[in-house]
Amino acid sequence: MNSMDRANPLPTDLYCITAEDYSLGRSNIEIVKQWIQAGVKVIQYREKDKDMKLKYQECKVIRELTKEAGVAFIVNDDIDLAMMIGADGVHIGQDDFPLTAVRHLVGENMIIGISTHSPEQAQAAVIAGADYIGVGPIFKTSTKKNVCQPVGLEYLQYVVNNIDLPFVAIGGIKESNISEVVLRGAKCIAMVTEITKAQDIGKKIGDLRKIIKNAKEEI
Ligand code: TZP
Ligand code: MG
Repeated sequence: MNSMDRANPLPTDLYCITAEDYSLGRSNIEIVKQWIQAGVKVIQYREKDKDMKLKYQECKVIRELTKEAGVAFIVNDDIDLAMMIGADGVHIGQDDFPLTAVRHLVGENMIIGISTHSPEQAQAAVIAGADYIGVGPIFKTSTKKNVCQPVGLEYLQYVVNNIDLPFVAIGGIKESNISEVVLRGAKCIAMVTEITKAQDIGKKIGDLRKIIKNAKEEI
């Protein structure tokens, strides 16, 4: 195990996901450096349209940066890439290979997270042995192509009450609505554009963390 513990794959409040197209002209590497400097503990590499060689090169650099900083590094979609660069985890979707087959391939040490959008998918993730689930999209988002309709706070509430797995809430979460998500019981929040589009990433992360902390204290 590198920096991430399979038993505790989401030991933090913020889960940051790359999106170079929405990063105000800054590279993924630059953004990741700023996240690390701001104290982010879980980073996912997600790039849908880059070619594999470029993804490999970027992930190699990000792996080095995250390892040095003790930050968990998760690769979206590409199981082979995750294995090649020694990522801590891989994140798959409902249309990817079955989780049990992925586990067979990656071995016992790698974290596997899976996106879920319904109670049935959450239950199936538990049975298949997911280390954590993504819960969303909570709100409307245009960051993800072909995304399903928002599942709203209702599905989040279901997961909080019924699913005994770490989870990360995702989709359309902003500084303006994050407290609603935390007040419903989400401990770890994933955001793409709210953070990548921030001019001052350090300040944005600090502000988000304060809101999360305050909301947690209200519960
Ligand atoms: N999975 C579900 S919604 C989403 C992903 C990757 C995109 C979330 O992006 P944003 O910008 O935080 O709404
Ligand atoms: Mg996917």
